[in-house]
Amino acid sequence: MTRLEQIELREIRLPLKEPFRISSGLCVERRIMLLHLRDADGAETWSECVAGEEPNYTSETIDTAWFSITQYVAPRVLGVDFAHPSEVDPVLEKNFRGHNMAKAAIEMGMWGLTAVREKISLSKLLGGTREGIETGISLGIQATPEALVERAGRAIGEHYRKIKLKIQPGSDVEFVRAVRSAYPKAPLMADANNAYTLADTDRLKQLDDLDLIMIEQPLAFDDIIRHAQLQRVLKTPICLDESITDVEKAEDMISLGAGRIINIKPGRVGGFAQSRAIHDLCVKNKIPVWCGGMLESGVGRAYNVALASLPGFSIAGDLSPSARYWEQDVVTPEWTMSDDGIVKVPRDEPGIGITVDLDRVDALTVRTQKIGAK
Ligand code: OSB
Ligand code: MG
Repeated sequence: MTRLEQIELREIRLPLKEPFRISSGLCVERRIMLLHLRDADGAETWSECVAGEEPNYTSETIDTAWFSITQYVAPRVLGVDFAHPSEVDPVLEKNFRGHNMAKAAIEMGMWGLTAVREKISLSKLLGGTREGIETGISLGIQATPEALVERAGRAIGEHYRKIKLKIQPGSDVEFVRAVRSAYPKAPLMADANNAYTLADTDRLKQLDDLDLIMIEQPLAFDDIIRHAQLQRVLKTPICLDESITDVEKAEDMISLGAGRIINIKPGRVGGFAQSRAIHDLCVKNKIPVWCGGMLESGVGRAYNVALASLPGFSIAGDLSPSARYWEQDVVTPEWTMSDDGIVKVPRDEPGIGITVDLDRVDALTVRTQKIGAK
C-alpha cells in the first residue's frame, strides 16, 4: 500500500553540451522539472516530467505541466491508498483528457516509490528481464552533410548500437546519404519529427536506398491514416513516435499498417501502465518497440532504462549516457555505456537505481512548489 503524502516540484536548468536541433525546434538548455515524492511512512523517491520548454513536440510544456500537476494531477493522487501502482493510471484517466507528461511524472513516480517500499528494483517491479540495454544516440540536425558525417563517425567510434539522424526538408537525403557512404554498415535511422506531408512522398522514397532501420514520424504529429498511405509505398519501416499517445493509437497503427515499429516514451503516453499495455500489444503482434528519450536528466533516464528492460524492447533505445548530454548529471552514479554500447540495468538495488545529488539539484533549482495531502 502506498499513500502519497507530499510532492515537491523543482525546476532546474541544465545546459546541453551541444545544441540539439530537430525539425520542430532547437534546444540549447533544458528546463527540467524534477519531482520529489514522499509517502505517509516516509519512503521517498524522485521522478521527472519530460515536457520541454516549447509546445513543439506535443502540446505540453514544462509550464503547462507544472500547472496541470499542481491543479489536477496531484489532488487526485495525494492521500489516496494505492494497493499497486497500476491503479494510478485509471484514476488519472477518468474524465481527465490529455496532459500525458504531467500525469506520467506522478504515475511513474508512484512506481518508483513502490519499488523503494518493496525493496526491489524498478526494473523487476515492472516485469523487466533484460540486464543491459543496447544504446542508441540521437543526433540533431547539423549545418552540412560533412558536419553530420563527422558527428556520426564519432558516435560510431563510441560503439553506439543505433545512430538516429534528425532530418527535415533541405537537410535530408543528401545528409543521410553522406553518412551512409562514409559508413556503409552503420546501424542508421532517420527521425523527421513531422516535417513532411504526403506531397513529399517521392523525396521520402529516396531514403529507401540508404538501408535505414526505420524512419520515425515523417508526417503530422497526430496522424495515423496518412502514415498508412505512406507505408504502402515505402520499403523502409515507419516507426511512430508522436502519434502514439495511448494503446488505442498503437492498435490503430497496427490494424491500418501505419507503421511497423513503435518508439515508446512513457512521458508521451501518460506513464508506465500505458507503456506496458503498448509493449504487450506489440509483443502479441510481433511489432518491435524501443524506448525513446526526451533529453532527460539521470532521473528520467532511470525510469526509461527500467522500462526498456521489458522483453519486447528489442531495438536499441535513445538512452545515451549522462556524458552525451551534460557536463555533469544530477545523479550518482552517472549513467554510463560500456565499450560495446550497452547501458546496464540496475536490477539488484532497490528503487530507481540512482541517487539524486541534492546539493547539485539545490544549486540548479530556479523554482519550487510543495503540495501536501489534505
Ligand atoms: O523525436 O525522439 C524525438 C528529443 C526531444 C524531442 C523529441 C525527440 C527527441 C530525441 C532525443 O530524439 C533522444 C534522447 O533523449 O537522446
Ligand atoms: Mg522522435
